[in-house]
Amino acid sequence: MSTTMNATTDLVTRFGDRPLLTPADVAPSADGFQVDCVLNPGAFVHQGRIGLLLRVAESAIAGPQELAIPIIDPSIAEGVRVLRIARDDPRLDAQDPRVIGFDGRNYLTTLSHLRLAWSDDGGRSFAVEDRPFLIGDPVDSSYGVEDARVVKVAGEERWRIHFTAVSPTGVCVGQASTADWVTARHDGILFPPHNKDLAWFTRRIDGQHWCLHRPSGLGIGGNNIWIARSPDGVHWGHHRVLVTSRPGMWDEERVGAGCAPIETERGWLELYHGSDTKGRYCLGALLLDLDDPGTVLARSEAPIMQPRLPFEREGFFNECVFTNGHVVDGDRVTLFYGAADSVVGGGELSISAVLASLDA
Ligand code: MAN
Repeated sequence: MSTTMNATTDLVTRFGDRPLLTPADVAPSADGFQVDCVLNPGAFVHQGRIGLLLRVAESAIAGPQELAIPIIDPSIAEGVRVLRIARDDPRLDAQDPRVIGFDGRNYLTTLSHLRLAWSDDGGRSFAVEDRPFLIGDPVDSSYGVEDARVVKVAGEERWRIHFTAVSPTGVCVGQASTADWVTARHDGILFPPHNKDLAWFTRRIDGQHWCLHRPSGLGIGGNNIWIARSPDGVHWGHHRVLVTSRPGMWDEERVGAGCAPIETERGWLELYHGSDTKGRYCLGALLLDLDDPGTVLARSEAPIMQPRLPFEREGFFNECVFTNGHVVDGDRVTLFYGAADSVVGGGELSISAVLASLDA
């Protein structure tokens, strides 16, 4: 296991000092909406192009003295209802830019959908599609769908897309799938509330599907990474906690998996996020046993990536780098990440350098 590393370690070489995508690159999904943030993309390669499945967070255009929160509602002709709340309403608790309390209920300040973007130059630039690819469902995701992880499991024809589904009944993990990136099928909820950050392994191990997931305990418990396995990808069992947050460290408050673990000779390498009690989000690495991924072989002491550039440090939610999408080519990982919950950044890291950092 590693001992202390220099606290300023950062193993990700950014693609320049500007974001890859900002809200200005994304057309609103309907009249009267504005794109507030584009963030946390899933990533994959299809027909030689890198695809991103972006999280696009929108709000309704509001007057200066109000919040205008869109909520999916099929009883309205447009399919979306807008909740308008005066900023000085005493029932409003708006301390967190992401979630508000109003009249005894919690709402998200934005409604997210998933949108495709394509790159022909190895992920240095992207063209964003005009329309959403996946939107929330009135039953289980009327507050939106977020933070897609994309995986193609060895031997399967369809990509699996795992996303956070948010509604008044909670935050859970949903699955959709696609064969062609033109149409998608909603496969329903895989893990009930409160759960997110599902990372599905790229192949079966011992005949089973495996995944990392992140239930959250209210009161007793925390925000820890769990592991589970399944004979069919539908029924999950053998749940157990794999990695917990570490008091006094950069990942003291919460930890959650990125996207699919990367298979290396030394084990499954998982890039994960952790935050401290100030809400600063960094990335670290885990190494899991190849034959028994429920065994943690090594874990980063210091982050492998920290908010460093101005657009990573300041935005909708400050001091935040978060990844749920990468593309692997030999030793090189092209990493896509949400920065300050506002924009999408890109960079590269070397698998051998990350593995070496775990030995330091
Ligand atoms: C957290 C943040 C938000 C997200 C909600 C629901 O508050 O990650 O961005 O919308 O959870 O998932």
